[in-house]
Amino acid sequence: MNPPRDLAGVVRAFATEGELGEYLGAEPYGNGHIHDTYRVFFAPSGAPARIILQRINTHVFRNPEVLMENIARVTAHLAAQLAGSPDRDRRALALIPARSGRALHADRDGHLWRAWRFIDSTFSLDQIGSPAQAFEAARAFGLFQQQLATLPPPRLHDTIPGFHHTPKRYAALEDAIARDAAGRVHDTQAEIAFARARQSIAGLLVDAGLPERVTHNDTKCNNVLFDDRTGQAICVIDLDTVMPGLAAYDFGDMVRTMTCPSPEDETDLARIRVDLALFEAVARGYLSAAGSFLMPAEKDSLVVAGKLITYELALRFLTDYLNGDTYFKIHRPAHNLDRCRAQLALVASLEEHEPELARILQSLG
Ligand code: ADP
Ligand code: GN1
Ligand code: MG
Repeated sequence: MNPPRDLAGVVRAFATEGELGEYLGAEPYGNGHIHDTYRVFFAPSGAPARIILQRINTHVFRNPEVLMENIARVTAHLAAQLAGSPDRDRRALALIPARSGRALHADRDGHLWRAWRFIDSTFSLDQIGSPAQAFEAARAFGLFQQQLATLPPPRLHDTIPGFHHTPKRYAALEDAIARDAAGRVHDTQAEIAFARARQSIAGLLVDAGLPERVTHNDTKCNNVLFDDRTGQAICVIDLDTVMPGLAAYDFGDMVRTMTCPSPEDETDLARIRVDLALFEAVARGYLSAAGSFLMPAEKDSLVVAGKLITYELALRFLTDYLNGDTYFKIHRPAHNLDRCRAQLALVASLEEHEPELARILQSLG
């Protein structure tokens, strides 16, 4: 998407000059693949304001009203769970409504914006650095599931239908291969063959009869904020895909993004492997919070979750590459292919180490 033409106007839609001071400017923020996120700065101090703006990617989220309805319910429930606890304003996201009273503001180009309370003095990680960080991030996501286990009905909307339906993701890849919109099939034969050889695993979670819960569904490590001072993971962010799902989806994406010491788009595939100490830390952290409510069948499903969600992301990155990069933001020409290759290498490593992963999970009960 092009840079916004009138960010100052967007800022004023959410807060007055009296509240924030004179608008000085904004800078893109974070490394998300979906939305355009900005930090905004105000006079007189020039210090960053306690507000973060996001232009919503409506190509990905086709029904923004329904999306915001989910988020309003989820954030209100999290706030209620935290009532009375110290530092609660930094432990859950909160929307800042537009001055119109609505959650979303349409700018003069028709793009939709929302504002969040900025969670200050935190950092996010595109790659986990230590077992202690892996434990922290996984504990935060486990706690998030626990907090939302008491969300009253009705069922949340599916903001992206079939989001973790791996067989449908596989079918989308076959479609992309058949269309070959960007003329890239010829050069991706090895990746296509790897994906096809594992088609039989695609149904492992969706067909297992596991209970539906409220899950985050995008538990990659940069969707949790760590406190600058204590290093604790204090706040789960990126709530757009919070919807009904399986506990294993969340655990699986943690394994994908927190147990490999290299980034998601690592091009030196020799560096891609599951690190057993990181895996154990993720499992311990997640189960320290979620262990209290998971059923035995859900705990059993955690063994294959990492391999399956990593495979699913490989399918999605490859599909996007074949479609000509229409979904994920990219920062270099073959970025989606690099991401796909890294995921496939991690799938291979997870397959190789599956008995050890099972033993670790079993030892944790
Ligand atoms: P995307 O869907 O594009 O990944 P996110 O909601 O994850 O968008 O936001 C992108 C990045 O912006 C995050 O990884 C985080 O670094 C930062 N961020 C988002 N919301 C906040 C917030 N309320 N406070 C502080 N940082 C935030
Ligand atoms: C996207 O929004 P972000 O960057 O946190 C994507 C996830 C993928 C991830 C891969 C809505 O997450 O599903 O796992 O990229 N989000 C959406 O890095 O598709
Ligand atoms: Mg994100």
